[in-house]
Amino acid sequence: MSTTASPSTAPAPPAAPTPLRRPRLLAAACGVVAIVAFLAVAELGALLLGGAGSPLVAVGSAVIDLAPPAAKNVMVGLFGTGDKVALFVLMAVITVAVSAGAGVLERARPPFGALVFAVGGALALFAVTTRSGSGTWDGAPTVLGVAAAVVVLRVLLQKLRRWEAAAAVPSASPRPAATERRVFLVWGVATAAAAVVVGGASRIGTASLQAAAAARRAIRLPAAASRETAVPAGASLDVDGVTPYVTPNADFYRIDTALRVPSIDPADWRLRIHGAVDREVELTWDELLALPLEEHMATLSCVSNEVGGDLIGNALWLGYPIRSLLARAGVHDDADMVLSRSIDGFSAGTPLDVLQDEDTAALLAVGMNGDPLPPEHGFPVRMVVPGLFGYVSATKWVTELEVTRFADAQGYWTPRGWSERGPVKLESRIDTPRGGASLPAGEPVAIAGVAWHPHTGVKSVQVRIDDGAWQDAELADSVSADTWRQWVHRWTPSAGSHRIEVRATSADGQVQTSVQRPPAPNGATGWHTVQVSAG
Ligand SMILES: Nc1nc2c(c(=O)[nH]1)N[C@H]1C(S)=C(S)[C@@H](COP(=O)(O)O)O[C@H]1N2
Ligand SMILES: [Mo]
Repeated sequence: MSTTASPSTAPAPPAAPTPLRRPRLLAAACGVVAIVAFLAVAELGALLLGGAGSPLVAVGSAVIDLAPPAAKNVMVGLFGTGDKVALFVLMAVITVAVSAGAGVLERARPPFGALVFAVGGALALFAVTTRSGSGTWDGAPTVLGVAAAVVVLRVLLQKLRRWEAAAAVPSASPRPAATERRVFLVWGVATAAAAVVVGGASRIGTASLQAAAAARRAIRLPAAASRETAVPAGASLDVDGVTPYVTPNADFYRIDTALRVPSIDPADWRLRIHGAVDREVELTWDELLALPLEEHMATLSCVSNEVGGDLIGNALWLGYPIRSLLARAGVHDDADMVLSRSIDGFSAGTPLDVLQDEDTAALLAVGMNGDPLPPEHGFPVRMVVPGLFGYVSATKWVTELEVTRFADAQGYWTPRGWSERGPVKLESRIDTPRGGASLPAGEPVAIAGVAWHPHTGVKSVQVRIDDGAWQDAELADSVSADTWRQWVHRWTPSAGSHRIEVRATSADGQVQTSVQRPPAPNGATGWHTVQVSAG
């Protein structure tokens, strides 16, 4: 490199070449910013995936698993119980050094620096996707992170090169070196700052998510002080393809507006009951668990469920009657609604008389089928009200009950085109055979499904084939009117195409309507119909 001294007599020469003194150091810094961007994007992705897929965690674990025993012994010998911290620091130092090197390499021989990140990313991806229990999307944060790192590296180095060029041959550059320098520094510092903030916040978020998950695992729910009779053996028909009477938690439908499942440490959970009450009540998790809890089975369904749809499930809920809490608060006479609010901003307006009814097991629930509520089903506490659609009653992650009036307040979905009140409608569904099934002609087949009218109960179910006569199906038992009932009708198809329809009659004599209505504004109606062929 050659430097041309500028004549000292000239007044402030504008374009004197003053080559960068430490271009390689700056390129190394670009590499470091790129790795920070990688971590930030990957950690944000992991947070959005609910705490899964963090390359930081996966690579750390992989290194611990792969390290030969001798290395482990050296680490433990050197650092004692601080061996994990020491390992982490060592990994961080190596990662930063390699990234800095990649920056220098990318400046000298593009795209080899970027390639270093790609290779490192591939190794991290391998660590992430081969972890036990890794899911389909767990690799996504790493892939996005590598993309971010490569973009950041290339963009910053492009700015650095412009600065270098402007400094070396000022006459060939459209902008003065000082401007290029500022552009480079602003980009570098801004990117680094954004990455540190996003990455740090994401890591903290993931850590709190995992703390809540750990708290959930540690919970031992108390036994119910009162429980209804055990599930009768006759509640489950022995028919292939029929929906199980009790829906396993893992198969239970999930509907909510939450982009990310809220994570609440039960130790931090509070329920506040306020509004039109004599005295505000505040309840902690420990206080709730110390109350005599009830166990009650109830079928929960979504107003958005289409005829024949699967946004419905039946579970055993453990919780405390909301009516008892309302009594404790002393509800004012002019109130007619309870607006329950969730930590995520969702709210539901539930008729006060339903919540106060002695015969309705409206619960502040903590347990689902014997386990603490799964996070996506409202951990630590949710509401369940037999007979009402979820959107007006089943607030998950509930933190607040405001006693108010329908005239004064609205639940989340009401201004969005759904009815103020949402009792569940009488419905029935054919689970088997599936629409479009081809059956062997002349061989008996079980037509079976479920029927529900929670809190009213189902009295009978009928099946009709090809506009024939309605025939009574065999009904399974149920724990109570609050749950669905399985049904089965045995039939031997003749060759050809057939239409199967189902309708239920509720315990109060109402026959399920054939009128087809869409889910909005207060629940779909119509008979579920499937078309099959036999040959
Ligand atoms: N916090 C919160 N609670 C909520 C919702 C929601 O969006 N946010 N959706 C409701 C609706 S529309 C239904 S149908 C039920 C579904 O409960 P599940 O996901 O446990 O099946 O939750 C209700 N509780
Ligand atoms: Mo819903």
